[in-house]
Amino acid sequence: MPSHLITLYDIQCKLDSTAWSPHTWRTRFILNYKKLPYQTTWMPLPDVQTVLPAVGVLPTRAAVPHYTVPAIVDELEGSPAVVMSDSGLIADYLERTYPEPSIYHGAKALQTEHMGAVSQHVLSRMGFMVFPNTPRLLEGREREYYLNTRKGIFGVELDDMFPEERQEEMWANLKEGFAALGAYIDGIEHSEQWFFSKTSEPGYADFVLGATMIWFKLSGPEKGWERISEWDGGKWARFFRNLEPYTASSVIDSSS
Ligand SMILES: N[C@@H](CCC(=O)N[C@@H](CS)C(=O)NCC(=O)O)C(=O)O
Repeated sequence: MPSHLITLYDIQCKLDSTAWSPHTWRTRFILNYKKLPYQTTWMPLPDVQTVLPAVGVLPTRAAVPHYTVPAIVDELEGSPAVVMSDSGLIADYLERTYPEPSIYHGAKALQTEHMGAVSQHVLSRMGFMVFPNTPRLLEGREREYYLNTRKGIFGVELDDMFPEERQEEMWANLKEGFAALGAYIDGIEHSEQWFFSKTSEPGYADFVLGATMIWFKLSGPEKGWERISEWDGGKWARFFRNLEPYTASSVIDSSS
């Protein structure tokens, strides 16, 4: 493997060096799993739109916000640095460049299908429960920016996403989603430790589910994760604990 250092761009919050972005966690899991040396450049959320273009990162969207995390710069000895955004493209790049241990286990299409199930049953039901609760992680201009930009992104006021009178119905909908994901998992071949891999090593979809869980735990409704932990005989909490070896924030010290 060539000598190299990866910089991961991530968004900061009130909690020191605590990564909370679900998309960045997908990349962070891969870096930790493949034991690739990296440092994190933490940015205030409003600065993503100026810091990323300045390092040559391409926009991921046509609509605002144009630039999103994760982004990486991989400085390889003797070659031009690789600058990249979008968690899916980054996953493919890391797998191609540093194939072992693998996140796809020779079947990327299967991992993509599993990610689709995670997204359909769980992630898509969580968004409106999480977004109105996220401001508690932010302060000052980061909080202001967040509050002022979400309606433009999601088309709904934060206050209307998870109103008191709909909360129990939305919790029930999420519980059903987890049960549906559980049924999907029961229908595929997988190892005891992982939902989306037949081996003792996790698959990319395991990381996508884990990233979704961390995001919900940190920025979703308070004590929400405790609730999910009790569902389905505690299987989601057990799975989450299995991910612990890959949750170190950074292999080398974080910069700021
Ligand atoms: N398709 C992108 C989506 C990434 C994304 O939406 N990132 C969010 C954080 S989770 C972001 O950077 N948002 C910028 C903002 O809200 O201003 C990916 O998979 O990397």
